[in-house]
Amino acid sequence: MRFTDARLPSTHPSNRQLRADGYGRSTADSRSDGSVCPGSLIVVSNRQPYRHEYDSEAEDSGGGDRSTDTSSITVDEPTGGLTAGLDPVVQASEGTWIAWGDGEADFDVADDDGCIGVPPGDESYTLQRIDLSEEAVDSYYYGFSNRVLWPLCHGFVDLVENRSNDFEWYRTVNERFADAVAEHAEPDSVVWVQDYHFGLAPRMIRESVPRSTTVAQFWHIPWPTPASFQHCPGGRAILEGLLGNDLLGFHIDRYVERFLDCVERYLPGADVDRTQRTVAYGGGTTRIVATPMGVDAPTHDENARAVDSDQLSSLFDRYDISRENVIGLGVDRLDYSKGIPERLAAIERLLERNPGWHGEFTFLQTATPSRTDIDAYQRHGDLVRSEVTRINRRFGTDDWEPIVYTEDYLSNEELSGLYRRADLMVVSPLVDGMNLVAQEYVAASVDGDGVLVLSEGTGAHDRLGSHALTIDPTDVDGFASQLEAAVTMAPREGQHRMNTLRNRVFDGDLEWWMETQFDWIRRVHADKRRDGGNRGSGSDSDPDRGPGSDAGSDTDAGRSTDRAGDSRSESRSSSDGDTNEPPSTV
Ligand code: ADQ
Repeated sequence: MRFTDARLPSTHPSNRQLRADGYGRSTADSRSDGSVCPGSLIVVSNRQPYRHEYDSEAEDSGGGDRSTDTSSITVDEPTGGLTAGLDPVVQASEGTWIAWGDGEADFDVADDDGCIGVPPGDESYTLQRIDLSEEAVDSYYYGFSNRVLWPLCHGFVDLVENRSNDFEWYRTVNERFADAVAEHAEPDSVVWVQDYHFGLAPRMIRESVPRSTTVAQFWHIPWPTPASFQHCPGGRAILEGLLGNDLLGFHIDRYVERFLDCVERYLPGADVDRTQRTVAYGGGTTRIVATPMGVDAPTHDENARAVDSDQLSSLFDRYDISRENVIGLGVDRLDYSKGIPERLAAIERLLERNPGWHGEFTFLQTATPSRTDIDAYQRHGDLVRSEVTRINRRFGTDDWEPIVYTEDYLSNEELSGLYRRADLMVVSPLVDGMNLVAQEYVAASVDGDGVLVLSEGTGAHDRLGSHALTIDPTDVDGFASQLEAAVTMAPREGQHRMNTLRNRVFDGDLEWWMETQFDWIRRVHADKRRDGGNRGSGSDSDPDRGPGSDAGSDTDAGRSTDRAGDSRSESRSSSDGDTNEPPSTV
């Protein structure tokens, strides 16, 4: 872990040698054969892949009309995650991407319909931007999406804020996206909707596109228990909306089962087949699948190998961290679901119990502010910052702070350097749909000796839990004990654990996830075409569960997580009763 030379011996997952060492297929290459999507692909997401902004330097240096001076406009391109992974797929299918145009200059470079060819300079698909008013953004995005669905799906029922008009705006914005899809959809198109911002759109899309068009969606956050879901305003409409899909994906089996539970309980007339994991409703059938999302592991591996010690030293200088110390790392959005206060409490307990670590251990927490317009996020940020200050006052000395806290957004290179150098990575969400940070850390641990401390409340735990150090973030003593185990772990054990983790992360990487999603889409698409465009009964072949599901089901840790996750989310909700009452409707 203490590397001084980027060419230290490597740890590669043996069965993915070519890809793990970064010299195999790139994400773009692997998709450029165009075989991935069976028809013309239409992606729908809240965030867009390319954003146009006015160049602030050009702006400062002169007046003039910005809307006509396109030379002062810059474009942000995707640098990682799902957007970067999907971009080449849409390019290969010469498809369409429909997203909220949130860049200042977005509509000055697009045509009257908000359409622009991308990528810039190599236009191969159409990005259609939806222009949303401030009120629409406040209600649809900061309102129903992030004041209702986000807390509800994570089991924080007491944080749900059901403001008047938010649901209606959510419906209106979903309609606008669905209308845009209808403009582009053709009989062989595949529409792939991303995430919880579009709980109503699939049924609207279904009703306005040709019968043979396939509609699919991936829900990136957890699905709640029925006890939590009953508090969802417009809950029935959301279920009906999602069942407009031919295919609906979640990260893990637990969310699939909960979704089916909610349908059975709150949608009379829906016919749930637990074995096939299908729901027949409203004249169509939806297949529900679990495909845990992975990260672009080869690129994280490659970036980590490219980090040199000078780069890392300047990062340590910036944050005033001693190079000699044992380093713990946390990388999160500043979100109440991520368990940052619980992590700080465990670090405090570790320091109480182990005076010998004072001056020797530094925890670097990077927390990127997000959704700061929402009070719950502001309160959470204040709590995290005050806890850091308190703990540092309690234990810090003139030349050592136990917790180095920053809200800086870090570049991919900086993150890779930190991941590679960190002796332990702490991922402690109370609940998290999947969690990509844990997987990025493993992919970047090219020296094979870091230790992953992982919450049982993450979807990623189903895949990685057996070889990470498992924690319940609410159990301060148990959490602190696992931190102690991490900092004192014998190198041999650490290497063994990390080797297995790396195999799992590389086997179930972003490319695998994308291929599995498109395998399902192809299957559903073929069924529909065979049935003459009807939303048939679903294929009777068994789903390919893939590496994630296998890893989860073969460990006791995976099984106990399900129970713990369920009980925790129940107990957090102040008014959750497990009743048969249908969700309230708006
Ligand atoms: P998120 O809640 O955003 O994602 P996560 O999966 O951990 O959570 O992804 C966060 C991403 O932001 C990572 O790629 C990470 O590298 C990056 N990031 C965080 N802090 C950063 C910083 N300071 N600087 C630079 N980058 C930073 C939602 C769901 C998850 C699910 C994903 C994908 O909540 O459960 O895993 O979508 O489906």
